[in-house]
Amino acid sequence: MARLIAITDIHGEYEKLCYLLEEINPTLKDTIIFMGDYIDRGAKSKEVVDKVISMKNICNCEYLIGSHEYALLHSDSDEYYKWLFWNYGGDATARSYGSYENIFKIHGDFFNSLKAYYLTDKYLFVHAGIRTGIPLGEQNLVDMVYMRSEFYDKKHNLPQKIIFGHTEFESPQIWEDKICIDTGCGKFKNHPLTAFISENDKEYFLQSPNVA
Ligand SMILES: [Mn+2]
Repeated sequence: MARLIAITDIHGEYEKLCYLLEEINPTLKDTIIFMGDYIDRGAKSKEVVDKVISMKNICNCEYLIGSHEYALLHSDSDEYYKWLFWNYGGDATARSYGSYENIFKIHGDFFNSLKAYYLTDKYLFVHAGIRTGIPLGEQNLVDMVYMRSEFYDKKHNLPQKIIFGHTEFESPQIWEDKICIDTGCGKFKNHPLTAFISENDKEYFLQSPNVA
């Protein structure tokens, strides 16, 4: 049975990611969609990126861009994103890699390869959301990684259910047409990392144990 598995907003919390992946125990037929925000805040951003890359040897993997990777990729060329990066946990990422420059030396190719979204017959996976009424191919990447209530407070008009993160809630949030699985990992010490799993016609969640 092939499973579609979504994980988002890991934020350097390597142990929580490892616990969750062990619980999921992915196999060759499974696909994991990593929906961005691998880095910042938690202590082990580099280890998190190494781990998600290594999962390619175990199952199918899709890698999406999050708001923190967007800020990182623009931190060199744009004052606003430089400010965002350094004020929202980028110092922890630079420490994890040894220096700011090392982030690009070690994982620059990975960060530059991240996709905006992943689409299947049933689901659209995206970091933060989409702007209703605009075709998928014409969406603005900044919207897709930064949108909040403007997206999730409205119904969208896609046939797919949208699985997203970016805005943290106490528990997974389920709407008729969308599900948010950011449960605050990395932002709050005792909050879990959550995975959304779609298997046959079942949808369910798995969470990392409550490790600090
Ligand atoms: Mn995030």
